[in-house]
Order: sequence, then C-alpha cells, then structure tokens
Amino acid sequence: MTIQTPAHASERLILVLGDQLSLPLSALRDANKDRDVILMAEVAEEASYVPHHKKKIAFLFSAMRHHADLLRREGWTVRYVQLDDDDNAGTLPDQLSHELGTLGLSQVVMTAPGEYRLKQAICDWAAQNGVALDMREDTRFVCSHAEFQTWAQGRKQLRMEYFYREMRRKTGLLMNGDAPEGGKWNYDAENRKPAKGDLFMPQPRQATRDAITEEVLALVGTRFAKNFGSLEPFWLTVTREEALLALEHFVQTTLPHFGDYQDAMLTDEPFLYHSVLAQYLNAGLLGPLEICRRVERAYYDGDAPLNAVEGYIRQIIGWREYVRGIYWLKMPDYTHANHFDAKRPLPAFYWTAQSDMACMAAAISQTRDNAYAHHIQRLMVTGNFAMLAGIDPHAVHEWYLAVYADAYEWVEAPNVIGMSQFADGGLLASKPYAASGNYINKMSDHCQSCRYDVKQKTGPDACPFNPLYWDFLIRNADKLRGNPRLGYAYRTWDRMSAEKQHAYRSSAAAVLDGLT
Ligand code: FAD
Ligand code: DLZ
Ligand code: SF4
Repeated sequence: MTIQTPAHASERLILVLGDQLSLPLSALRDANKDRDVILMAEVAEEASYVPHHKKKIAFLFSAMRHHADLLRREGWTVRYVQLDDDDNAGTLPDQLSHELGTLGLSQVVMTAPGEYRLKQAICDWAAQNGVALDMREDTRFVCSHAEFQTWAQGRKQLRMEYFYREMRRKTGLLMNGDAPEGGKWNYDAENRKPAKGDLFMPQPRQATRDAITEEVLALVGTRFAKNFGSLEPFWLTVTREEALLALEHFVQTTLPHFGDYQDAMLTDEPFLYHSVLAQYLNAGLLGPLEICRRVERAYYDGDAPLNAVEGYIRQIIGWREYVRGIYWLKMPDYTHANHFDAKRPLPAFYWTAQSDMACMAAAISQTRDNAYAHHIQRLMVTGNFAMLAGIDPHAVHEWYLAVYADAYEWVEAPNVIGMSQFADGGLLASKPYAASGNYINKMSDHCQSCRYDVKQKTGPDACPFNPLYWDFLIRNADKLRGNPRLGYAYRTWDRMSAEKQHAYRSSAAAVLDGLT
C-alpha cells in the first residue's frame, strides 16, 4: 500500500468514519477549518456488510449525526450524507469519488479504519483513481501497531498477561514506581464470585432522546425492519457529553463490585456490575486512557477496591489493546482460521432466542433486547456452545460482529476466533474455553429454571453442555490431547468405562442431530 502525503495542507477532504467520533483524531491534527471539508456518510455497505442489530445501527447513525453537529459547532465545514439522501453513493469509496468530483478536490485525509476490509477497500480505491490519500495511524490506542509488532517479535507465545504489564509500565496506571500497586499485577483470583439478584442492583445510565435520535429510530425501523434485535427501548448514549456521564455513573454506582462479580450471570440482570461502555469507547465517544485514569482515581480516593480497579483497567489497557495487536498481526487470514475444521451451520436459535437451554435463551434474548451481553455470556454460554457443537467459526464470527453494539472486527474477531472458538489453534488462548454445565451452574441462576438437568450427565434430560463437552474433547483429541492444561480431562475420560464413554458420545450425537 502506498500512502502519499500531500505537499501542502489545504483544501482536502477529511473522511471521518462512524467509529471515529473523537475530536482528537489524527485526521484532524493539522487540518484547516477555513479550507478543509470533513465528510461523514451513512452508507448502505457499512450498514449491511453483516446484518447489524437495529440498536447498533441506530446508535451509530445518531452518534454520527450528533458528532457532525459538534464538529460544526467547533468551526468545521462538514458535509454529512444521510442514508436516504438522493446523492448517497452507497459505499464509502463511491461517496469519496462523488464528493471529490463535486468539490473539485483530489486529496483525502483520514485516520486508518479499524477494520482490515475497509482499509483495503479505501487504499485500493485511492490507488485505482490516482487520489492522494493520507491515511494516518489511529492514535486513540495505548499501543501502536509498530509497538505491538516489536513486542510480539521472537516470542513463542503471545500471552496477554506479559503485554499487560508492559502497558501498565508504559501508562503508569496503578504503578508504585516500578512495582504494581498492592504488590501484585493481577487480582483475578479474587474475582470469581457468583451474584445474587438484588432489587437495588445498579443499571447503566439511560440516555435522553432528542429529535435527531427520534429521526434515526424512524429511519432504522423502516430501512432495517427485518434485521435482528429490538430497537426499543432505546437507551444508548449518543454524545460524548452523555458518554462522560455514563462513565461517571459507572464509577460511582457499579465499579466497586465490578471485580467480585465479573464472571457472574443472572437471568434477570443483563448488565450486572459491568460498565456497558464498550460501544462508546469503540465509537470514539470516550478514550481508553481517560476511562482508566478516572477508574484509577476511584481507587486512590478510596471509592473502589483494588481488585475491581485493577481488573477493570486490565480489560482496557490489557485485553482491548492486545486483541487489536493480534488482529493486525494476523489479518487478512485470521477470520478464516478453523483449527478444528468445524463445519456445522449456526443453529437458528442464535437468531430467535428460542431454546430450551435456559442459559442460551437468556444470553440470546438479552442480546436481542439490548445489543449487549457481558463477557462471560459471550465466552462461556454462546461461544462455549458453538465451539462444543462444532459450529463453523466464521459463521460464529459473523453473528458476533452483527449482534453487539460494540462489535467491530478488530476487537470482535480475536475474541471470537481466538478466545472463544480456539479456531486459531491457541495463538490467543493457552487452552480452549470449553466447559460443561457445571461451570454455568456455579456462576449463574440459569439452571434452576432450565428444562434440562445440569446434574445429569447423559440421556434426554441431561444438560446438553455435559455430553457435548466430552464429545468435543474426544472429536478433537488429535489436536488437544497434547495440551498440558487438558491432561487432567483426558485422564478422566480414559478412566471412564466404555459404557459411560458410549453414553456420552451417543447423548452428544442426539443433541447435535437435534440442531437446526
Ligand atoms: P466491561 O465488562 O465493563 O469491561 C470493561 C471494558 O473492557 C469494556 O468496555 C471493553 O472495552 C474492555 N474489554 C473487556 N474485555 C475485553 C476483551 N476480551 N477484548 C477487548 N476489550 C475488552 N468487546 C468489544 O468491544 N467488541 C466486541 O465485538 C467483542 N466481542 C466479543 C466476543 C466474544 C466471544 C467475547 C468472549 C468477548 C467479546 N468482547 C468484545 C469483549 C467483552 O465481552 C466486551 O468488551 C464487553 O462485554 C463489553 O461490555 P462492557 O463495556 O460492559 O465491558
Ligand atoms: C458500523 C458502521 C455502520 C453500521 N454504518 C456506518 C456508516 O454508515 N458510515 C460509516 O462511516 N461507518 C459506519 N460504521 C462503522 C464502520 O463500519 C467502521 O468505521 C469500519 O468498520 C472500520 O472500523
Ligand atoms: Fe444451561 Fe445446562 Fe444449566 Fe440448562 S442445565 S441452563 S442448558 S447449563
């Protein structure tokens, strides 16, 4: 890819994407408010490259429209193209061609897209059309691509924990000189408690709706009527101002318990003690360091314990930065990785939420209602089931990319392909996150109301996760038996009677045969 830098900074078209809703954007660094024009466009291609959840599209379109207003208030000239405008060209490259032609410009500046797909399309378009494209690094992250590559070079294993420590040192977050605050880098061992329903459980901040949001909701309700998900109630924040209030609300009401109940699941509490900030962060309404510094301050002010604050900061400067690094290191092949050669189509209940498995029904119906499910639901319920059942990881990837308001491929794909499906063969995770019903029972209240019996191992009433767990390990024994972290599981299988082994395999076959 050739990136040409314009000789002088004047009269350029600056493209701002739907997930680049930040004033401190590298594309705007040296721009001229009097002469340069910003382009923002709602285009069919971005809105349909996967069948996005209605709430996700509405959130982004409304946030884009509010951001365009903010840019105008800041003195910029903004050309904003709405989805239904007559001169909407349908794709970002075509819209760029159209605007360059109308304005008589030939230079485009932008911050690099987060997704490989779009970056490639825009670079190809610029090369084919002889457009001078100045595509700049996205500086809204703690770790640059070059820095991640240097860190990854020569390492046999790319473990998040070591990367995270580097990011702690780099940012100084929760550091006491060279030592981690409290003496330990990671307080996860304290963060595995199941939760109990509580009438006073905090909820994410509900945003106010204005005329712009109402207009977008009407547009999405019509144009994307057949897409997955409920548009109403629409409570997401669509401005930076309100996203800052949502951050403050989280810190004051929820953060103190974030650590303790990070892995818990409850049927009637979709958000538990999670921050529900990822959609704002990934769209650019909030920055990773401003969130982390606010959360760190809560610890030093005595408002939140270290296990919560460290755990939270680790998700952002650890996991979030790390998965982005992996994505750019491994694309374009990464989203087609299929270590287990899994081929089964995605069952229909991932779209309907109609399943007798109470845990799956809860995770998917909450996803349908909120365009949200928290990490353990994504990993240990819907993700775990898909991997155990041998669902094609690319289909699983496309589902996750569509259904969550925070989903962009750079963050979704490593979490799905790597962490939840082990489809990259262990680049990201040292062992598959495979679990039987016992784990879900320990961490949730789902099993109490389930048609299946979590204690039954085999037979028609057994929790489907139980036989599927063993079937998965045995189906993939050639690829997994050598993994030292699975030694105990294989030794347990080897000690079982042939009759018990057979019962597990035939129960699993019955579950798999029943998937449609
Ligand atoms: P909290 O639980 O409050 O966590 C705080 C913040 O940490 C999040 O807002 C997020 O920015 C960051 N974070 C936490 N875990 C991760 C992680 N594993 N990777 C990257 N960032 C993390 N996150 C996305 O932002 N987009 C996705 O498309 C996405 N897809 C996922 C798919 C699967 C299968 C799994 C297992 C995880 C996925 N995650 C994704 C990570 C995580 O589940 C979400 O970031 C989190 O649930 C968002 O809700 P929250 O803001 O309440 O997060
Ligand atoms: C996700 C999304 C959607 C639904 N629509 C638009 C859009 O109409 N215009 C736009 O500029 N961006 C949109 N996006 C976000 C882009 O898909 C995102 O910028 C790329 O995936 C790169 O991360
Ligand atoms: Fe899920 Fe099994 Fe529990 Fe039912 S019994 S909720 S399927 S883990």
